[in-house]
Amino acid sequence: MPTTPAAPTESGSEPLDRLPGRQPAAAELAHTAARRAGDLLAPPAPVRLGDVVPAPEQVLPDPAADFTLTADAAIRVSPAGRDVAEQLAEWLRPATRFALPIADGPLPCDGPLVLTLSEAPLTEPADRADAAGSADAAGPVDAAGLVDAAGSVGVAGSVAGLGDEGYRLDVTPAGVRITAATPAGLFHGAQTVRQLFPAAIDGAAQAAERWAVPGGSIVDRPRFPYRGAMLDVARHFFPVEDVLRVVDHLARYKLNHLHLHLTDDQGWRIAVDSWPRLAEVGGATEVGGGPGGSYTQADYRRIVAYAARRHVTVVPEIDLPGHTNAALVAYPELAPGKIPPPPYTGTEVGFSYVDPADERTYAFVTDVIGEVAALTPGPWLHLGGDEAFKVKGAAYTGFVERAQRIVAATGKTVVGWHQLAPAGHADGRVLQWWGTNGDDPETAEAVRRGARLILSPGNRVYLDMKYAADTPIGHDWAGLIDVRRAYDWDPGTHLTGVPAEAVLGVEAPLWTESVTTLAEVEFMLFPRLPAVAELGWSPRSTHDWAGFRERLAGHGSRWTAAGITYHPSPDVPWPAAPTVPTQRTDDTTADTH
Ligand code: TNX
Repeated sequence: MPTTPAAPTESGSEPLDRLPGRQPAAAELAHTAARRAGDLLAPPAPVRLGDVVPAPEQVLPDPAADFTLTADAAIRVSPAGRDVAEQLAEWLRPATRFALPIADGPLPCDGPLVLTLSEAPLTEPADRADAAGSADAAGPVDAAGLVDAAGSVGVAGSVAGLGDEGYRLDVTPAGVRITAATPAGLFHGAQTVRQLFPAAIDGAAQAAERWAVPGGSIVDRPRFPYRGAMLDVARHFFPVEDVLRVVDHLARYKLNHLHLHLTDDQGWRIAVDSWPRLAEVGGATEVGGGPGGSYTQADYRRIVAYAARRHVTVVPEIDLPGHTNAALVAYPELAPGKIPPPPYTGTEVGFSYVDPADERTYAFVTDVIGEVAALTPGPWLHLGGDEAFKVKGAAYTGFVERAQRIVAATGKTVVGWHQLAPAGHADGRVLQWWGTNGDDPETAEAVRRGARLILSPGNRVYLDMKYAADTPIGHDWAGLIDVRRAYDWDPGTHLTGVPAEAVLGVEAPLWTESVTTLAEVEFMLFPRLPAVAELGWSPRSTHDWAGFRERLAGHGSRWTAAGITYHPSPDVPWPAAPTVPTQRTDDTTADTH
């Protein structure tokens, strides 16, 4: 594992020294002294506190305070953080082979407790927190602990400032503590902790390592609330297991939305009970003539639940009124002139559409949107709207306005590609901008009428674009996109006439006309996905290509350990020649909650 220069992450908007510091309690100090005797001679942790991707808002390293995880460690957690603790343990157990029991009360063993997650600030003075029964579900239950002696986190308000997704991390020789106001914040903090262990932590096999974590504190929260990636499962179908693995990849880098492009000319991928031929017939094709496939509603629920556990919201897209050939093959009654089209397995766009003049089309839209909305706990429903070249002018805006009302009636908020802009505003609607020229008056005007934007500039974050001319798969219509190009732009100022406040976030779409396997998906995602994740998460003050490429370089060995295929981009100073590893799925079991 290479060491890399610390990222320039110490210049956040609120200096750390204004945040409450840790005051170790006597018991902690005693315990620490014993551990330190051994640690003093140990080399520093191989990962630096500032090596995290995406860059944290504030980093305050303390090289004298490294922590080493040992076999007797336990994780202590307050009840609301239990599931995050389970996941953290799942990440750490394979390579360490440590038991890492999880306790949400007093520790079950004598070993040094080391990872404490609590979802609320400590507000009580030290003596009160030590008293039996002083803890409650809203507070840091673990009053008897080593690292969570009262006062270690600080005063009320330090957690409130972290918002819905932020966290504070404190690493001392005695332990690691994550504090957040929400389980999502704890989860992001746990992902940071995972990155601070040596890269071998990501392997499935036991590794003989000193499991050292760099000392110091991080205070972190996202710049934008929406940070996403899109997987096109329509051009080529990807089985549930592949999608779950993509969710794991998003979650690693604190991306919190997975947009699934579920329908297109080449395939319809979600079962709709009221229109069963959509999946049965429309799902049986894909680009190149392969067998396609589709998700049952149970499959889709499984994806949604798996993502939710990782604090990722699924955004389903039903692309309308164009990109609908597969639906028309299944139900020719929706086609203009009711003429059944042949199945389509090529890669052209813009030729198909549901008939906007026929009432049956709106029954179809209502049924499909209704079922998909009912299956989807998240707030968003993506209507597509792109490249409907044959539905022009008032026919197009009329269709979109009606479809927007159908979405609103389900209680969901409309998302659509920016081609929706000329249609009337719908409450809360979000446009996903995929242009290549940031001067787009029509989209800027839609923003003035109330739309918010997800930025997916084609020439920056389209992950189906080739890295270089010799990239074996991918397109180049929006240019070649290597890591630097994906990283070096600012979502807050990208579109002329659109203020940063109107930007909900960023999303990196992966269209799959030429992408056929999970390894190819990963090859296109890595290493660009972490670049986009940093644009979405990190404050602009941390933006620095030179520092980013160094930090990113350390992740290559993590991906290798995890069996993730990636492009060995010449933009990144990788420490050693990457290998093409075999695949490993983090978790192949369905989550039922
Ligand atoms: C444009 S971007 C499309 C997709 C293609 C993609 C290929 C957008 C909303 N539509 O249908 O797959 O280009 O890069």
